[in-house]
Amino acid sequence: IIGGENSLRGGWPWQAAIRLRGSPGDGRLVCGATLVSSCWILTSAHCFKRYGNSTKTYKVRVGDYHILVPEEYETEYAVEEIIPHPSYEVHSNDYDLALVRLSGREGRCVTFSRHVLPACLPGRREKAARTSSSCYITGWGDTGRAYSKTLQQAAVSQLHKRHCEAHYPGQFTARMLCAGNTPSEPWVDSCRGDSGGPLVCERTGGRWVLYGVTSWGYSCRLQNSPGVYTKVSAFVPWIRRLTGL
Ligand code: 4AZ
Repeated sequence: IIGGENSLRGGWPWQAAIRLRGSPGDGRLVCGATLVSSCWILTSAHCFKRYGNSTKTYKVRVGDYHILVPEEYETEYAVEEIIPHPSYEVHSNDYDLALVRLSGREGRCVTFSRHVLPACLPGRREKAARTSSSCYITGWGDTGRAYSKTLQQAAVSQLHKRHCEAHYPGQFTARMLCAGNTPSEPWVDSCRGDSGGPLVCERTGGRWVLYGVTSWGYSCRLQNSPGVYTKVSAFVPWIRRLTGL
């Protein structure tokens, strides 16, 4: 996250991290992800481009804040299943979404706690309010100098799709959301390592809804170069069909 700040411990209890498992590179951060139920996380399909779709390659950590400090709520899970969206296009990043099932028994994997809780899925046509100031992106990705050791957060605004259509001609599709990098906060953006992580907005009653999954952008440091997020509301039927949520 560029232009963010340290989050509170447990402040984003649905934040998960996909890490490499076994040598070489054991524990290395691959991507962010979001817990949507006890056994399922959502992430970007492009997260599996580099190391492949084998479940053995990865482990998933939840409840984490400082990646090097063992903490009370952090737990790791093996991966049982990786389901990239069947329409995912490597070259265009269209349909950049994947479901990952964690290991567990009888539909119980992650144990929820004060620091580990799922985010809500949006309604099928529910839109993140464009003016809502309570939308955040989070992750351990590049801060502009290095990857972060502590979970970073940054407030972002959803931008009109015209903004991304103008910036990324022919590349911004109906499966994407445009966010961040507002003129008033030109340096706020997601970056390498944040991919797959959440863009959440607070709704009435303290409900935090997952609207976006960090997907792509030209650069994380160019002023007015918006970030592109996978539009979760477009995939709710697919998610519900596969997870039974
Ligand atoms: C990346 O390389 C990446 N600002 C992720 C998000 C954005 C740019 C790059 C969006 O994973």
